[in-house]
Amino acid sequence: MKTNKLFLLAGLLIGALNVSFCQKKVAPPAPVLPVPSAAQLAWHDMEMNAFIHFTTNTFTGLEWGMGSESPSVFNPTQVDVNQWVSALKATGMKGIILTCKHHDGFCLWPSKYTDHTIKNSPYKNGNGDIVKELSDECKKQNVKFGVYLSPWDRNRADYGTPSYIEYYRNQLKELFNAYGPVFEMWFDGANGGTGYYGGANEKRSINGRTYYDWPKTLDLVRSMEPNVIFFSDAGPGVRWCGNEEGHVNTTNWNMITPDTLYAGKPNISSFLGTGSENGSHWIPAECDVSIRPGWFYHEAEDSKVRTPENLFELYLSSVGRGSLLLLNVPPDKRGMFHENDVKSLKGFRELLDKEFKTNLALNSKVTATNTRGKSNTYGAANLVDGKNDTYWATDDNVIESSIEVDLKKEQLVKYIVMKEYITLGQRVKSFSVEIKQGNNWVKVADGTTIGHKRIFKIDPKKTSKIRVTIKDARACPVLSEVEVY
Ligand code: FUL
Ligand code: CA
Repeated sequence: MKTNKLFLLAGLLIGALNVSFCQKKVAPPAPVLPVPSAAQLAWHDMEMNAFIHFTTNTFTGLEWGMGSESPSVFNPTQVDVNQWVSALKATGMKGIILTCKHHDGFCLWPSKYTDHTIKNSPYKNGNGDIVKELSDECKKQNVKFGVYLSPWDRNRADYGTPSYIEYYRNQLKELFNAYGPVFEMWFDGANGGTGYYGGANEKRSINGRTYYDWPKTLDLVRSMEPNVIFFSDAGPGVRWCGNEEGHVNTTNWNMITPDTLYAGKPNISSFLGTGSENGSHWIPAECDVSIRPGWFYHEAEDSKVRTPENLFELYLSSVGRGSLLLLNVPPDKRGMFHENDVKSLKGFRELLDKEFKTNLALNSKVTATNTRGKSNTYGAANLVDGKNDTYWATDDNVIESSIEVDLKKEQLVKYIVMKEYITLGQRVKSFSVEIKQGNNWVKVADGTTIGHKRIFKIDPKKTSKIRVTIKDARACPVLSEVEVY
């Protein structure tokens, strides 16, 4: 009897040792290509950035200056970059992109390659440099700084000839050498043709595909800022979402095949808003939108500033669909954000904080129909640990799968948030979300893509259990978090 017990004990011990020491390490899912670069991943995590449009237009009332404006019209008397950055940072913006030069050609820094700059304006008696002021303030407040330098220039006499390209590149050198680090560079595709052009006052057509010789320009910028993210209609860092209203399609793939894209391609807008499941490159969509009807400040639009509720809707239709919200807030003639804009930003932040106050799923109990190699490394508990770098994954041959979140008691649920671990590629093609009502599962959402983050706003309902079912994916699903609010 005694010996038997001993044997049993020894057997149990050996068994336990076997489990802890000999369990085969389960390999992580292989990436599904293409995958984001480290800089793109950092861009995704920013979620909300700001745009600042400021030039002679602020004083002339135009949206697209002709290029004939005298620098003397640029006369802000109370420029307060501390107010800009403080207001944007408090809203949650992680980066700020400034129109250093818009289509009218006026430069907010004293470029040595043209007289059409701030040095010939009354601002600080010609000694001002708003690019420097803002980039310094961004550094001080730990907000990333980005640059918009319009390729189209309605002031330059040589626009349309090769010498303008040299001018444009010289200005990039000035900006990247003196004001960096620069996290994002915005290449605006707009070109209306007509302009002042040094007095020619005519329409000029350029071949958008060849004139700028972008590959060479991008190489130049990369030589100064290797990790910069390039925005343009089709990337190569991030793409335009196809509209200026702050939304991307509900199906939003982070991939496109840029070789098949060109400005003016039919339906390019809807295409950019959806991306493509089999796209060759990781080029996610960015949603640029203004807090006002125009990109520049106009007094007549003071009553038309977007409300906090509207900004919150934009957040749901951009960040909540796996994209990034680039919200423009233009300084007024004083050089300050108008009170109405500041108020809306504050209200927007309050709404975000109120609606996403407590993640009811955090550290709750979660079960999954399949767990990769039955290993805790890929267990469902990773979905509710509040960490974006831990994830639940299934076995390679298992795509259809579901997870169930147990909130333990009935709670009022308004939002369900899901995140894919996109470091290994974007996978999910089709899924649904159900909540338990009595003994029944009731479907509250049907979706296609998830990506960096997907937020579903549902009719508020009381429930204690939530089930997410993955119906189809490009490869085994890999989700980092499920949140419930
Ligand atoms: C557009 C421009 O034409 C607008 O003026 C603005 O700068 C917007 C962000 O991009 O294409
Ligand atoms: Ca996690």
